[in-house]
Amino acid sequence: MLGEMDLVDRLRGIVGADHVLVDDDLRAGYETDWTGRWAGTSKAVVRPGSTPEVAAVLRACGEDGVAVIPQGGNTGLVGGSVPRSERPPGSQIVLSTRRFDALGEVDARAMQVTAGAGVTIGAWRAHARSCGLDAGVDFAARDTATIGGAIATNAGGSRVLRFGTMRRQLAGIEAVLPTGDVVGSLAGLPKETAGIHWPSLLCGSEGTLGVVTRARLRLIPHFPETATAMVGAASVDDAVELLAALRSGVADLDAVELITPEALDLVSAHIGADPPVVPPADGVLLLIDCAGHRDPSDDLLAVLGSSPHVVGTAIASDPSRRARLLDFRDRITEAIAATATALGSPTFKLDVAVPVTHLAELMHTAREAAVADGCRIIPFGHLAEGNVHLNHLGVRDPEQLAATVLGRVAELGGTISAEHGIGVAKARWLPLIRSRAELDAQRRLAEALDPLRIMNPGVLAP
Ligand code: FAD
Ligand code: 2HG
Ligand code: ZN
Repeated sequence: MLGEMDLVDRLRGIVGADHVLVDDDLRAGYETDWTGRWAGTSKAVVRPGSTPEVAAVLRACGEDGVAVIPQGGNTGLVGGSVPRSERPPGSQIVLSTRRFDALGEVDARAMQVTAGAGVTIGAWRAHARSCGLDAGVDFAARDTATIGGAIATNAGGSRVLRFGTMRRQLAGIEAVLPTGDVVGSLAGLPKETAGIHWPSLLCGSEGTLGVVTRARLRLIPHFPETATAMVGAASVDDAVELLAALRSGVADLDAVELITPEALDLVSAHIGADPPVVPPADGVLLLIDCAGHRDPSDDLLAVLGSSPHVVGTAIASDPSRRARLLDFRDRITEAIAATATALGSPTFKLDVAVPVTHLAELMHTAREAAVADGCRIIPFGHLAEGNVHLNHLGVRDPEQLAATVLGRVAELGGTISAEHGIGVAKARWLPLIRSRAELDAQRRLAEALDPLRIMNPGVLAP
């Protein structure tokens, strides 16, 4: 075991002194998560600039038994991207991938591009669009969240209905295992059956199996003709019926998102705008987004016009009116965070999904649990995936609340993490949805790849 200064000095030797941050004020932004709920102290924040540097950093940390917390944009919502508060500061470093910000040339024939792990989702999209193509994953943290973080969490967002989660965008990966070995391929072969498929193994592993350094990403066509609608429905069940009609009747359907009255009130006040549609009493709003090579408005209007489940519609196809409608969905998280800051206590977030037929029942349970706790609940989410984000302000007993809601989620055949990941926030609830055998197998796999157990301790580990 070498001394504390020795490791920092060795890290400086690997990445350069400017990229080993040891001062409190320089580390601070890397040590608290986006929600303000999770924070810890590290020995150093290390910012490697190449794959061999990542390998050398991991080897050095392994030699000293120092834990490594990989971090991209630090927009994760489950506490997995920052040091652990329960660990001594000297026992962990943050490995930031932000210097991996290179984007390769778009391969228009293969419809692929290679991106560094630290490239933001927004930069990926802008790069694709500059070549007449587009990116299949999008969400509100686009300008900060990175490709590496999105892969590690198998991020979803609004376009999953049409293009799938981050997993489906992966045509190849390059990653460094905790031993310092580099694995994967960036050739982008659409087909290959030759043993372990590294993108599949690493996507969703939340930094517990290795550090993603680069990815070969699929691109999608850019659909210039768009139509966005805000629609009221009398109940969640009616919204689910309307979802089915939209899926079968609108070929260019990108997203069907859910906004509850609680979320609408908050976001309207935050953005200073009245919504063009007000949800009926006990009802909800749907935000429907379509994009095609031809104007999708007629298809969309035909379904909305013939559905008995629509109560009020506003539709927009020009960019500025569309953007105004989308703001009511895109900026809910930001509105909640501002309210939490004003209250002086972080939001308690659950990110659950159930089969859509059970969504109304789940929402009922969640609202009852919030009443029992005395907290304020703001539910919203991705209707098409039965994925609802339950945000709680002023929660008194988060353990009890989680036990009630997550227990019901599991009974309904759902998941305790639809897209944000398990992190440290949900780790103790994993046995609700994973058997002992599955968790044992997962632990043994992590031990095999990471024999010194340095990668992101506490994450994904009940
Ligand atoms: P970080 O927060 O830095 O890290 C997240 C996890 O990934 C950590 O466990 C970390 O250790 C690991 N990790 C990061 N980079 C690497 C790497 N290169 N190799 C290995 N492990 C790594 N998520 C959604 O899925 N859908 C949404 O709609 C959505 N909307 C959001 C809106 C807002 C306003 C915010 C703040 C967050 C939102 N998120 C959403 C959550 C978050 O943005 C995603 O989880 C995102 O993928 C995290 O990317 P990041 O670069 O910030 O990762
Ligand atoms: C979204 O869908 C994100 O906007 C964030 O996943 C959800 O704040 C949340 O709970
Ligand atoms: Zn979401």
